[in-house]
Amino acid sequence: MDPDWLPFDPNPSKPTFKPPPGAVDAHCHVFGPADQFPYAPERKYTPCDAPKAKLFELRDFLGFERNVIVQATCHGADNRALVDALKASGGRAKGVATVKADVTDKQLEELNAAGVKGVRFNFVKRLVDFTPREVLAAIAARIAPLGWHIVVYFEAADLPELEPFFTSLPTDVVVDHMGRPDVTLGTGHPQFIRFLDFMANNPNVWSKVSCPERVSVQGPPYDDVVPYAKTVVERFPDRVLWGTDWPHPNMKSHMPDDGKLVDYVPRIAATAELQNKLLVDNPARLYWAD
Ligand code: 0GY
Repeated sequence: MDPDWLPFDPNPSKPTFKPPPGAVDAHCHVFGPADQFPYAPERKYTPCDAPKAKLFELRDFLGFERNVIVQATCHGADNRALVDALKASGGRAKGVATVKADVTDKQLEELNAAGVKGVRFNFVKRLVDFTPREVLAAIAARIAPLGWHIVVYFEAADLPELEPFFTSLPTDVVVDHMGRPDVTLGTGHPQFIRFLDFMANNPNVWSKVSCPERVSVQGPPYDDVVPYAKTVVERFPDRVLWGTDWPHPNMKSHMPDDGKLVDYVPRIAATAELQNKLLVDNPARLYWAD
């Protein structure tokens, strides 16, 4: 594990907010364990092990029923830890994989059978090396017939350059963490308005309203992020997802208490109807339609 890396909180608090029946933690990871599922040689960080058993324990403790496990860059395009977790979940987890251009049809079929529903394209420069757009477009064309979607991770300043590529994609597109807005600018700033317009103009674009702990400048209880997430939830109630982001890779300022993160949900989705859409109906539509 990198020396400046914080391990996940081993004793999160019990949330006061009780997620509705069927609630999905739609953004979380499994890491390793390294002796069974080694980290990718090209990784930019070495995490702490965060095995599936711990994730499932957290799911139950926080009051969620299901998970969407997202492949993180420390495992590269080696999806074995993800697939192992999906298979062990008894149908209670679906996955988002990372694949390279040389992925075979048979491998895609196997991922599909294990419960993978999408691929992730990561554009955050500190996390990945550059992949040409043609390569990503070719992958998109291969996964579209499976009914999968594409999860994209980028930083707000890069949206103008990336938007033409995103709008060319043939599937639903799910943006991680609201495209990481700069919350010092204000919700009326052109940067955030551009993100809202991107969603408004493209009905196939969804957003995760997760990761206040990453986006916040102030820190817990993340008051500075609430207006951003609340705006996205209220404007696009049928195209938002929420997740813990456990085990919180690359968090160096503080490690969030996962129970407190769950208590953040009613602050951005104030009514039972919005909470149901965010935690139950939307992820069910995207990940459990079959
Ligand atoms: C997240 C955020 C981060 C890391 C990754 O794949 C990854 O390594 O997604 C980050 O460092 O911001 O969603 O987990």
